[in-house]
Amino acid sequence: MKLRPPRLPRPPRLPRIPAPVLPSFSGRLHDARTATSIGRWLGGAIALCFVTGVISHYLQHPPDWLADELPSRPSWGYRVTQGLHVASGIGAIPLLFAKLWTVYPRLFVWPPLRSVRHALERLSVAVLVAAAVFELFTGLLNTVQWYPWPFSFVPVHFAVGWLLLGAVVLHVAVKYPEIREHWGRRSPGTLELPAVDGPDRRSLLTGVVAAVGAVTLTTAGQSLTPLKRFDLLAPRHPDHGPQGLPVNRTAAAAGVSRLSARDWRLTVLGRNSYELTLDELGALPQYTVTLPIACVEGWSKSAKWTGVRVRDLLERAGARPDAAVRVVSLERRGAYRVMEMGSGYARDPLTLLALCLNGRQLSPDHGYPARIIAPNRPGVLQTKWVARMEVI
Ligand SMILES: Nc1nc2c(c(=O)[nH]1)N[C@H]1C(S)=C(S)[C@@H](COP(=O)(O)O)O[C@H]1N2
Ligand SMILES: [Mo]
Repeated sequence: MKLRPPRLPRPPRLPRIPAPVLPSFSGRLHDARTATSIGRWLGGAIALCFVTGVISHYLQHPPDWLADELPSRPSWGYRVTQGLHVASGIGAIPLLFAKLWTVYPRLFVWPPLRSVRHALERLSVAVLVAAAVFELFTGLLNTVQWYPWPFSFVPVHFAVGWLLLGAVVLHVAVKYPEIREHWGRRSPGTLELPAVDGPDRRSLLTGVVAAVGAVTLTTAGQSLTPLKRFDLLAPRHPDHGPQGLPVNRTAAAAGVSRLSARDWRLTVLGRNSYELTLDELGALPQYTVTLPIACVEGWSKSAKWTGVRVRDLLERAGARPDAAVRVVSLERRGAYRVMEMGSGYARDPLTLLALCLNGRQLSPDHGYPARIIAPNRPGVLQTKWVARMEVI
């Protein structure tokens, strides 16, 4: 007798997810090897941009405990770090485009989420891409002083910088096995067909290097003056401006009207407060120093400044050698009207209340009658149109 298998109830049918129509990619340039080649340059640029950005932030906004410890030397330090910050950020833009092009087929993986781990990985990549795009584009727009957003640039750019750093570290950790496998020239065990694959990849990488070179060459001259002839795309040219020096905020924009030297007084507040006319200031011992203006937006230029040492002015007010100073501008509004300077800068013999630029009286746009010039400081802190100094 034949035994018939018992009839089992049919398992319930799962609803079928219709297969979506997804693009398919057969190109070999969307692979991990290309992603690694471009990724390491992009990672290097982001790392350099991050470190120089943190330096810039703490030079501009030091916490109280750091303000008196900031080094005023080398005098050209900020010029170099901020030049590198802006150049590495600009160079990272073509690298980011190339990297995103290489990996974008991953957007279409199916099923979109395979596991919790996969979901977390995709989320971390989304954060990475968003933070990288945000940082590079807000930074670029800042170099042209265009702020088409409702938030304040500096704190948000700084905070998202840390988010980007975290996302990059996590990404490198997650991808470490693939990065290691594709880092070297040719890894053993990889089946590569150089005849088919090699020239394409080389062409792509050559194109990327050419793009980075082109944007760097046409912008770096805003700070690296030997390249100024090629400075076609940067918002500033180091030679364009009154007295051979660019200007960010003109006297007119700052609402500082043409002053008569007779009405102006420098007020110094301290234990022995005093006032000086421009003639009296000019009669004090004058010093000439060569120092750059290095704007946070990436342009910089060295110039010869003549004026009175800030430390002499503070000493005369009875300040102790470790005193810091607050400087107030004639400007009535504006983020840079009031500036504080830690004692490291205030007692540096190169720090001047300058009256002359390149041998001539300061022009109104460069801060007439008097402006601050200090070594190794962001341009935003080189206060123009000084009216008052307060020992603190
Ligand atoms: N009072 C005042 N000082 C200021 C500014 C300002 O807006 N107000 N701009 C600063 C910025 S951003 C820079 S880069 C330098 C530029 O100096 P320069 O115009 O003499 O080149 O001045 C700084 N001094
Ligand atoms: Mo600036």
